[in-house]
Amino acid sequence: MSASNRALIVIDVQNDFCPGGALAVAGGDEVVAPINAMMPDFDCVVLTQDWHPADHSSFAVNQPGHAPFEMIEMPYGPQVLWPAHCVQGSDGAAFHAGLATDPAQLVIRKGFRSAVDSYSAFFENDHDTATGLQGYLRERGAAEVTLVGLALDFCVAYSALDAAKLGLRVTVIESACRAIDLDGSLARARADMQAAGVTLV
Ligand code: VGL
Ligand code: ZN
Repeated sequence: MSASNRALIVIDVQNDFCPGGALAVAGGDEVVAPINAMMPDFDCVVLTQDWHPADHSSFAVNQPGHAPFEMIEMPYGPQVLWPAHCVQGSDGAAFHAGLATDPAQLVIRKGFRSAVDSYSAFFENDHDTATGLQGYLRERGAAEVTLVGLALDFCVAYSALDAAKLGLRVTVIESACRAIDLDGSLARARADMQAAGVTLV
């Protein structure tokens, strides 16, 4: 058995985060070509997919009296309310049609529990419920991860911070990411990642 020391983790390159999608990130589709081009350089390629039930608690439509992009208090802490997005089985939840999915060895879905959101590919927003990715990477022998995708200031940043906390060596390639930038979230995410020892390139 040979170790796969370097893993590429492609975060949420899904139609709803691309122009025309329900939670479109400016230039979201521009990450597709650079991500496809870097896949052959890695021993292990993982794709993540935001995968919400229609009654998900992070959707503003499911929180009477609240609007998208408001912040509310959930039992596990503060939570941004989003437009409904990446509903399981919808076109919006599908990967961007240009994304090379054949090289992926694992697709990990997250956010599938109605009561808790999951920005990170490792832990849900309660910072406790595991997605299983840590165990997968450990068994694959991957101690070094490179993160790319959408959105830089939410799912990519949360994944990078968790990966660093788990003791992995973490690089985020910013040119293969795009951000939502809600109320300074991008500057905060960059500062948090730098403080955690994440390499930003
Ligand atoms: C994301 C907000 C809600 C992301 C997912 O992929 O960054 N952001 N769900
Ligand atoms: Zn989501």
